[in-house]
Order: sequence, then structure tokens, then C-alpha cells
Amino acid sequence: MLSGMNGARAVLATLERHGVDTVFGIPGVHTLPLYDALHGGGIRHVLARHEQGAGYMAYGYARATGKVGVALVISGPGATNIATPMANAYSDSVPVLTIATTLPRDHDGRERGALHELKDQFASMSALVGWARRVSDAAELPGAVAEAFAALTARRPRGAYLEIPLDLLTEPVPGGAADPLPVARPVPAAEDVRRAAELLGGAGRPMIIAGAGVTDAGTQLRVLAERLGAPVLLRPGSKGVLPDDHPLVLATRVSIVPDAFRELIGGCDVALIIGTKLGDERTAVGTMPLPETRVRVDLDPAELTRRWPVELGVHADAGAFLDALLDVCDGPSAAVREDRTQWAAKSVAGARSAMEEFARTDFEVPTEYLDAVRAAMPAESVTVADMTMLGYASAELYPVDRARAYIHPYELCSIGCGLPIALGARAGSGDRPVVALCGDGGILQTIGELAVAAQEDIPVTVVVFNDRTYSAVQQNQRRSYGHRVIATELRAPDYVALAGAFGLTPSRADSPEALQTELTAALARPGPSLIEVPIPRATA
Ligand SMILES: Cc1ncc(C[n+]2csc(CCOP(=O)(O)OP(=O)(O)O)c2C)c(N)n1
Ligand SMILES: [Mg+2]
Repeated sequence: MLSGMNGARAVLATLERHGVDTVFGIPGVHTLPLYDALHGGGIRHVLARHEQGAGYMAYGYARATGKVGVALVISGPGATNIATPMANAYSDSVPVLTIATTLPRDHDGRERGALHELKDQFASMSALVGWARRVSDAAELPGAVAEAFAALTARRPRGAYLEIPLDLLTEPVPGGAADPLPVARPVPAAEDVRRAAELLGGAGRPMIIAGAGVTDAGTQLRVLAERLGAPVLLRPGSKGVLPDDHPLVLATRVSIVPDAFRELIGGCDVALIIGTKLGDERTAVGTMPLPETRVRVDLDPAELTRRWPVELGVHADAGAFLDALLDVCDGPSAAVREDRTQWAAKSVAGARSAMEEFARTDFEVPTEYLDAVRAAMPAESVTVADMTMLGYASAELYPVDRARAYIHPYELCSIGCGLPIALGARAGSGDRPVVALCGDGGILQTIGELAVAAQEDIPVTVVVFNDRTYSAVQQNQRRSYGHRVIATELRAPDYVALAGAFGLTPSRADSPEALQTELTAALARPGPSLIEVPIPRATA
């Protein structure tokens, strides 16, 4: 007995059963069965202008909501265009699923010069992500979608790629849609929890380094830190999980290690390192003076043995581990806790001001603009920082007090991601205001997505800091190449005219006060806005 569903409908119905309310993409004849099946379903489609945009929208949606972000792309150029955000989903551990078609089975891989043919699409795309599957029978489609979701929720999410030969989308699927698979994240072994409690309990000065893995475990993290009197180092992926201004918290992106920072870390003897890969970018290329005794907790067992030797490695979900640890770890006496807390608060304050000083000067930009943005944006809003000098500086200077309120992609660092990430974040998170902090160079990589903001009426505010320069690169030319500047100065379009032409409300702000005023006005009116902020080009 057939369910009456074809492959395309079965894929979408399975997405709906997994709670998907929005997908991002661009159609082509090679995905038309999927698009046709969107009619009458419960899924909103947001039409991007470049598949890189669609992928970063899915990324922004996922980071702002905690749900899987889904993109639909055609075979060939649709797949290659979405490669960058998929690589970013991998490096930042974000649950993004790309569903791509490929040529019908009797054409694929035959090098006949067919429309949208790639040399080896599956090999190209699967190399970028944590989970990939190519389906070769329509009956497998619903199960494959469910498996993708299981991979992105039970394990460390590192992007997923599902490839569907075009002819399968119009074939009948006898079983119809699939339900979510039962998924369970690994819970820690009791013995590991006991040993972790012992190591942390025996510490003179314990510390905690927490990455994106703790995003939904902020409550437990806070209880543990306060119980132990331990400083907590947050990374760009976990910024906001505990408030930046908590006396035990140092939220930093900077990969250099100023003395005050070295003293803070060097003053600790046991580190709980949880839900972070401790990558080169965040550890001063491995030179951060981490305590010798390390307890590492990660959803990904591979991280437990990578680079940094550990006393104890625990394969577990961060929240499950913290819950179990809090049950058995009482912390020190009140007097010891008080002593540690005072030391930690003093050391954190010293390290924080060293990092802030660095961020206020080293990027050579007027960082008062960040204070203006913060003053205008309500606490529950989402701030997206692109790869631009003020975006980097925001990691130190822009206080955030909750999880999923600050998105600053790291490691892959692809310029231009900010605008589409903001669109996806806003599409997924209802009424929360969203602002994107962009550079003039970066935004031109994805400027076409302004049309999406206007057409789909996604009321984000885009701030373009315009120094007519690829400053991050030019700074290196000035500092390391004897001021031999080449290929880093930009002829700027008229951003106000450009934004107006796309249908956004445009404005220009020449001072931090003006930016605060313009941003406040932008949040108060319907529809998307763009504010150009001219800033001087650094020359020192
Ligand atoms: C896709 C990509 N291409 C090139 C680079 C190298 N790059 C890093 S920062 C940067 C300049 C960005 O300029 P802009 O957005 O104006 O920000 P600014 O540095 O001027 O603040 C470039 C070209 C990159 N990170 N990503
Ligand atoms: Mg610039």
C-alpha cells in the first residue's frame, strides 16, 4: 500500500516531523520536485541570492535557536557555492544540514558534460562535513533525513550533507515520512565523574575553560564555578553563556597571551576543559600556559586525545557531565572558597583589563562605536560580528549576558558571513532584534542578501563600518611588510544609495552618538535597515 508520497514530499514531511519550520535556498530545475512539494506544507522557504548566503542563514538560524538549520541547493554550482558555510559549520560545530540534489543515477559520474555535473560532488562535499550520505533508493530518503538529524543532535554537530539523485525525488516512497530516531547523548561513567570530582576537589586553584559545548549548560556551569571559586575562561563560541561581567568570567577571543592573562592561568593547578577543542587560534598556537593537570570533557572522543595530554578524559555531553559532577562535588570549605574567589576575581579583573586595553588599541579602530551599539541593543537581542576590526574587538569589548545572543564565527573566518547569519538568526528567533556588524570589504561578498532582507521582510539592522580598506590585511602589510600596501584599498560604493536601492531604510552615522540614535530608530520601525558608519583608515 503506497503512502502517496514521492521522494520530495517524503523529505519535506520528514523535515517537518523534526521540527523544521524554515529552510534556506535557491531553486533550480534539479531541485524543482522539492520546491513543488513545499506547496501546502508547513515549511517556510527563505529565498537566498547566493548559496553561500543560504548556508550562512542556516548557520545563523542554528546558532540563534539551537535547532538544526537546513539549506536546499542544486547539484553542481549550488553545492560548490555552499561549501564555505558548510566548512564553517564544521569548524564551529554548528548543526547545519545541506540537502543537495545531484544528477539522475543513470547520468551521475559519467562525465558526459551534463548540466550541473561535477567531477565528484559527493567526494567534494563530504570532505567538508562531519556526516554525509548519498541515497541511492527512494525508500531510504526519510530514514536518511532522520539519520542526518540524529548525527547533528546526538553527536558533536559538524555540518551534515545529504545528497539525493534527482530521479529519486519523483519516485514513490512506500513508507512515507520518518519520525525522529531516538537519540541519546553520552552520559559520563560514574567512575569518571568521581575521579573528576577528586581532581577538582584536590586542586589548590582550579579553573574552567568552556567552549561552545556548554551553550545550553550555563546554569550548571555557573553553580560549579561559584562552588569551586574557579575562574572561567569563555571562548567566542561560548561568550554569553555566563554574563561577561560575572567576576569569575573572562570571555576572550584574543589568541595572544598578555602577562596578566598568563598570571591568571599560570596561577591555577587543575583545569576542567569542557566542550572546547582548545584550537590553535584560541590557545596562542598551543603556548597558553595551561595547568599540568587537565580534566577534559567532550562530546567528541577525538578531542580527548588531541594535542593536549590529559589526566582524565571524559566522553560525555557537557550538561550531563556537569549535572553528575554537581551531585558529588561539594567544593571546598567556605573559607577556601572565599579566598579563591577573591584571588580569581582580582586576577580576572587584571586579565580582562589587559585584554580590553589590547582590543581598544591594537585593532586601530574607534571602539566607542561598540559601546554605542551595546547601548542601543536590548539584552535579549542577537549581535552578529563579521570578520572586521570592530567585529574582532567586540569579542572583548561587547558585553553579553546570555547564551545565543552573540555570534562571531571563528577559525575559518570567512569575511562576509555577517549579513546572512543575521538574516538566519532573525528568521529563526521571532521578535529578538538582530544587528550585524560588518566591514565594507566583507559585506560586498554577500551584499546581494540585502534583497532577501527586503523581500522576506526580515527586519535586521546592518551596520557597515566603512574604512574603504581591507584593514585586517593592510595592518599586516604595514606591520610586517614595511608598509608595502597592495590590493587592500577599496573604492567604496555609496552604501546609503545601495541599501535604499535594495529597499532597506538607509542612514549614515558619523559619531558613536549618531550610531546609537540611528540604531534605536532602526529597531523601532518595521523592516530592515542599513547604517553606514564611515571610519578612518588606519595608517600608523
Ligand atoms: C573569504 C575570505 N577572503 C579573504 C579573507 C582575508 N581577509 C581577512 S580580513 C579581510 C579584510 C576585510 O575587510 P573589511 O570587511 O572591510 O574589514 P576591515 O578589516 O577593514 O575591518 C580579508 C580580505 C578572508 N578572511 N576571507
Ligand atoms: Mg574595511
